[in-house]
Amino acid sequence: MSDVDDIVTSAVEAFGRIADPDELERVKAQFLGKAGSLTAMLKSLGKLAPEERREAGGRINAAKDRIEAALLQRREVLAGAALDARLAEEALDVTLPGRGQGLGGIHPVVRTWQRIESIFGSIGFDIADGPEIETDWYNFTALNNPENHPARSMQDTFYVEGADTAGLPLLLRTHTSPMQVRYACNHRPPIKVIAPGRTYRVDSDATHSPMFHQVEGLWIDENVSFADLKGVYTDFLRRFFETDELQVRFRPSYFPFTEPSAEIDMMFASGPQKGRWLEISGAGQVHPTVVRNFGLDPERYIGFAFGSGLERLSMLRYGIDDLRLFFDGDLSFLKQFR
Ligand code: 2NL
Repeated sequence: MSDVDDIVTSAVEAFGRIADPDELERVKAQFLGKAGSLTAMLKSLGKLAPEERREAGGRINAAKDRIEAALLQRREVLAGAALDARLAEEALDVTLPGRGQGLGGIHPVVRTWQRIESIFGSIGFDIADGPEIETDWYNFTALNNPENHPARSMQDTFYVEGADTAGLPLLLRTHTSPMQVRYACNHRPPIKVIAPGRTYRVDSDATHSPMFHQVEGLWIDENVSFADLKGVYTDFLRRFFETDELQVRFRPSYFPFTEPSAEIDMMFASGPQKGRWLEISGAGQVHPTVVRNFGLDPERYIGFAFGSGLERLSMLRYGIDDLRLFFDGDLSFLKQFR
């Protein structure tokens, strides 16, 4: 029965040539499967005489054991190779530096915005929010801007295609006042609110950006005076700049939405910026027409409004000399405010 040994030899040889585990199982069936060559021999045992059958059966079973041992060994070799390949592929270089965690920061203008909300919040001012695309009525008409005022021209204001439901032009708000108009139309006095946000004007040079930030304040009640304006605004400036050594003065001015109107100047009494009057805000007593547009009786309700630039406040607070630094996105500048 040397053909039994031949089968073992060809099985061992065949297994040794195979590198793919699935193929190994398929080839195994050629020897040990139901239609395999060794199985065929076992089936033919029945034709032999009893004593021959025992002897041949023993040889065939021994051959089966050897083939199974060879199969097992080949399986282990292939599994080991597969593991090695996977380990090599998934190798991790533990000596590489870590990826780290990028640390973001608050933009200096937004820091100013947050400080202002916290200071005015602490003395009872609500914070208004509203759309950046406004109607002509909220941005201009409600604020007593005459029909032919130059601020309404294409040269000064970004108009947006389309119109509101009443057919009025849409535009990028030129100040944050419209948020206060919306707020005042929806609340009963006392109205005590600030409106910080982005604003847009057709203006671009070293000291003007087409997009800039403003904060406006509005306080309307039965008895709010210019003295309250001066007290509130001076208190705000002293807290914002963290010094009591700061003076405030009003200069007469003109705005369509206030009467009388004033420019607010401030002067540091100490520190590197001391001794020069600096323009810091516009302000005034809210014009009776504007109070009426809020839906209130101007004979009964009176108060003040102011409007200040957040870039200007930030430049003074941090000693920044060029407005454009805020919008360049230069990380070496921005990282100083982390
Ligand atoms: C400026 C001028 C100012 C206001 C803004 C205002 C808002 C309402 C009613 C009345 Cl809802 N007035 N805002 C008043 C005076 C001046 O800002 O040039 N700011 C930089």
